[in-house]
Amino acid sequence: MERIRVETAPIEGQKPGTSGLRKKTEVFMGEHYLENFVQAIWNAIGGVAGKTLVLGGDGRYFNDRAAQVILRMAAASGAAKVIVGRDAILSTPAASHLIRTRQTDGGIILSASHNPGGRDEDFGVKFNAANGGPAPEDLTDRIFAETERVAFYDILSSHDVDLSVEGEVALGDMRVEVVDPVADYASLMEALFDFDAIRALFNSGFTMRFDAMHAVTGPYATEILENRLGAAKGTVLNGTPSPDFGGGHPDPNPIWAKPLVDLVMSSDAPDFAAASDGDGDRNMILGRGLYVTPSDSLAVLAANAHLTPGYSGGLKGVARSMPTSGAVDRVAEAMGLTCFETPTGWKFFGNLLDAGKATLCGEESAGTGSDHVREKDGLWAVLLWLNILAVKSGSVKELMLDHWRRYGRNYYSRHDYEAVDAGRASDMLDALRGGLGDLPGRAFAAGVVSVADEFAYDDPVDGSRSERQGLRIAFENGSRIVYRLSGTGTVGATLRVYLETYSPGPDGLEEAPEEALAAVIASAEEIAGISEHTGRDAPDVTT
Ligand code: G16
Repeated sequence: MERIRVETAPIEGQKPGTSGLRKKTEVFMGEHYLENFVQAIWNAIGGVAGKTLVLGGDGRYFNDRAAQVILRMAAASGAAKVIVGRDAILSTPAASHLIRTRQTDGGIILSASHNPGGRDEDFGVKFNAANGGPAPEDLTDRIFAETERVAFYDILSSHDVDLSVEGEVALGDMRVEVVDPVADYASLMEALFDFDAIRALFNSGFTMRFDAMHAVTGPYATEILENRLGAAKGTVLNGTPSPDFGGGHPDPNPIWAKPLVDLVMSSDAPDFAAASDGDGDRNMILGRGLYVTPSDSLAVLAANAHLTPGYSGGLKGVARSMPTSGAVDRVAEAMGLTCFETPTGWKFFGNLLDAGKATLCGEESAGTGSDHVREKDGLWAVLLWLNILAVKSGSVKELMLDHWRRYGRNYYSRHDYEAVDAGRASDMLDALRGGLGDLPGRAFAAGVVSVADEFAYDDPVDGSRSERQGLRIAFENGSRIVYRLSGTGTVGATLRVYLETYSPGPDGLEEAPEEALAAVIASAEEIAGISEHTGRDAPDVTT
């Protein structure tokens, strides 16, 4: 086996976004593209010599090839060991758990998350640090800087490692340990939740459907829900992962998981339903006749987590991304907990979790998680819901109504304008930014503006500051509009408009969200001139 040094040159545009580097698969398959980025990671973390890493991905097209390249590059640069999921498969939360439990120096996760997969679709690579969490901003900045000066990469010339068999093999001087991708993660879930109570719930006739969307959670959900918890066979739908996710878009929301939503709205509805995304870190929660928004889900979990074994000691604090609704804030206030508001991106929760300031975190983009790993975790959220339902023994709808009666309801929706011309999108935000100072005191259909600003975050743990994290307009009546550009798209710009209004109850708790939000939606257009700037008169995706 020969170690080869390959001369290369920087490739433009390798700047990690909200969650790693995401590009079209063909771009990643281009000459030196993957290798440059991986070498930049090695350079940014001070090399991999003597280090142990975790490696796995969501099984999308090119996952297997990319894993072999990364193994050969790690071996060529002197890594001591790489722990790989069988067939190079690991869900994002399972990878985070392995990094932590095996005390490795970090890991590489191959995924473009909820983005579609396939040769013509998306691929992604992200580095997670030794705490199991996504690389923080200072590290992603260093990785980007290295991509701009990379001149060579080292790689071993060798045969592929057989990743289909568990066990340990050598690759040059490096050890490769192939592990069952599900086992450690499933044990962690058993340690956190009352499996006996959930099993009893299923035994009592409680029905569920879990849509794995042909993505990585299929094997995890089948093992945990059907094999260990005794849910009926067939509870897990679309449970066999495929490289193009069955040609679908593995994003668990009412648009892309529509068949599941249709099912819960039909007369055949199960008691409970859920879905997860490409790499298993997102979740969607549904009850009979009801879609639970991710923001509401976070609030319900915060209010009830203490009913489950893993959280029986109570929560240290909660955190949400800025665009996430204020529903969890109300729970935190009632429970005397601090609620942190961070920029979009799971990486911002890491410091709070490491410092013991927060136990539960969540985002409007279908992400919820806790300090059990350093990623959001789709199946964990589903199990926490199941454990709460097992203890409280009522329907999802009853639980939500009780919650809203107590805390009021934050109606919430997100409108996405996808693949907008990047220049036009940033012109729109520039114009809005320039006019923020004139907005307070002005009246719109949504109400009178109380605050209009651009969100910046000062990390309370390491003191770092992150600026330009979204434009927000708050109204005196508690309504709010947030505008920001996505950091995970791969074509043009995706404009996200987050819309929220608050109903204190007891009346007005069961309106259709788009009706409750009609005035806020109209004001979002009036204030920013979305259609004039983008040339679009309606969002592409409404969740
Ligand atoms: C990633 C991040 C999340 C973020 C989401 C959307 O999720 O980990 O923190 O909320 O993207 O980000 P944006 O609005 O910038 O597109 P995932 O599931 O794609 O890894």
